[in-house]
Amino acid sequence: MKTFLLLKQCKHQLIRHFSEAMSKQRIAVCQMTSVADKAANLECVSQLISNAAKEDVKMVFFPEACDYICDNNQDTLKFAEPIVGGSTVDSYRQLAVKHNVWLSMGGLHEQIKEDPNRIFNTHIIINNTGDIVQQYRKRLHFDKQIPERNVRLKEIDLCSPGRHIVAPVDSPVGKIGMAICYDMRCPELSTALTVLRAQLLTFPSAFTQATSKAHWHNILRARAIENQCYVIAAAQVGTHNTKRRSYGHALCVDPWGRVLADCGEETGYRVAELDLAQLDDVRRNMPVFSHRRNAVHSLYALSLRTESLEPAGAGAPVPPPKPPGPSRQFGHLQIPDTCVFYTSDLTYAFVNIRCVTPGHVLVAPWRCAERNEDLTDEEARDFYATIRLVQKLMEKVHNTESCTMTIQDGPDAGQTVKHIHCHIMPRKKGDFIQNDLIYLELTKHDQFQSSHPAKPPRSFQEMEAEAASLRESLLTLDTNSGFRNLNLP
Ligand code: AMW
Repeated sequence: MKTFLLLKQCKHQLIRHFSEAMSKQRIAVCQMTSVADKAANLECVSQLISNAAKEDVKMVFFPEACDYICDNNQDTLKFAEPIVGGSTVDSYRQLAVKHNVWLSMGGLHEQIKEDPNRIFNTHIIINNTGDIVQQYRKRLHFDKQIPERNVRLKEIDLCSPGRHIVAPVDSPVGKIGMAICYDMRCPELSTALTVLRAQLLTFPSAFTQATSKAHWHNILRARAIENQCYVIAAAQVGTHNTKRRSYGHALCVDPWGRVLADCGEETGYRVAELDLAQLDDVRRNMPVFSHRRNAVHSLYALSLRTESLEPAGAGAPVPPPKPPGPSRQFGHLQIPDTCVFYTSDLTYAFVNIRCVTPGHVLVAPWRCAERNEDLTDEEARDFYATIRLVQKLMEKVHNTESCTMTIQDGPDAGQTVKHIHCHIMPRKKGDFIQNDLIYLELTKHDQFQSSHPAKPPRSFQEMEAEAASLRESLLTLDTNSGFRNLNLP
């Protein structure tokens, strides 16, 4: 029995050591000084791979422009090659097979067949059997001019921007998100790659001296910390020609923001050990991404509206307590009478807990009819008459001549409350960047993402005050407006 227990213990220890070993992989991050001589640069790449491979690394990372750096656009265009079938990339593929390593190469100068006056700046990943498994064409281009200092670095003159973010690549060292150099200044790209499950973010770079001193380490560490990813930034270093110098300091940063390897200001490489189990720990202990609320935090969400979602300093809204007084049924919900501002024989109108536009109110039949087809003819007539009247009221109160009115009839149409209701949303010129984006926001405003609703609820007091004010406005509407005697709660 004792021997059996000992054997079982040994087996568990072996499994633990094995999985720990599997989660740790070595990589090499390289630094070089590319010049306008492709053969010389290739020789340098070959030496670095050969040396690094002897240190049991699974993947070697090279900087932007590891193929060449020229001092003029003419030569830069002339030297460019296609990725597939180009002799430089073919050599890289052979090196990957020969040394049994994966390679991250680029951005390379990719020839564009249809446009001889431009190139793509393209980062490729090659596996250890020599296949190109992914390519990313740089989207964000450096564009800097300081005439008084004779500085002119306009990548956009020569490079066509890529059009896509590419899916992270499964590799033996983790899932690799691909970017290039200046892309590091666009945090949204890194976030997008992380959402796509990247574990490593790669920024092969040729960073200028002046900005690097101030920003290089800080930006790369920030991208690692905020995305809880390894960051690997191979770099160019030193003098390429009379016009251009690069900063160096090729880096590997861990998901906690610690610098694991820094190549300083010399050519060469550094080895770092990546531990994906540690990455999982960081993410588990601080699950930042599951706390994000994209409907509020994403730039896209903000770009939908010309004004911010909440007034400044509004603070955290207090969810409305269960209505104390009398209330009426709205599907599975209870609407307090104090939030109702109009009633007819068969229909009532009430203020909304989450407004898509200011003055977004709802009209519903008294009876809890789920769908449009469930209304009796009499209810339908009264429902529509009320919609028309409430529209008139809201346009007057909000000083506008337009409203979006919509009924989401059925779950596939976005109905979340099983009680037919019409949304009445007063509209103002320019309230959405594109008019119909209101429908996108309508879809999201009461959707729950994990435990958070997309939009915070308004306070009970605010809703009651709005309903009271609407009731007042009703009384002052001119008598020809068609409102019947009010049967207020
Ligand atoms: W649907 O998605 O069913 O077309 O719309 C349901 C509407 O009901 C949403 O606009 C939502 O904000 C609103 N709502 C949900 N709960 C309440 C509530 N307690 N009081 C007022 N409006 C509510």
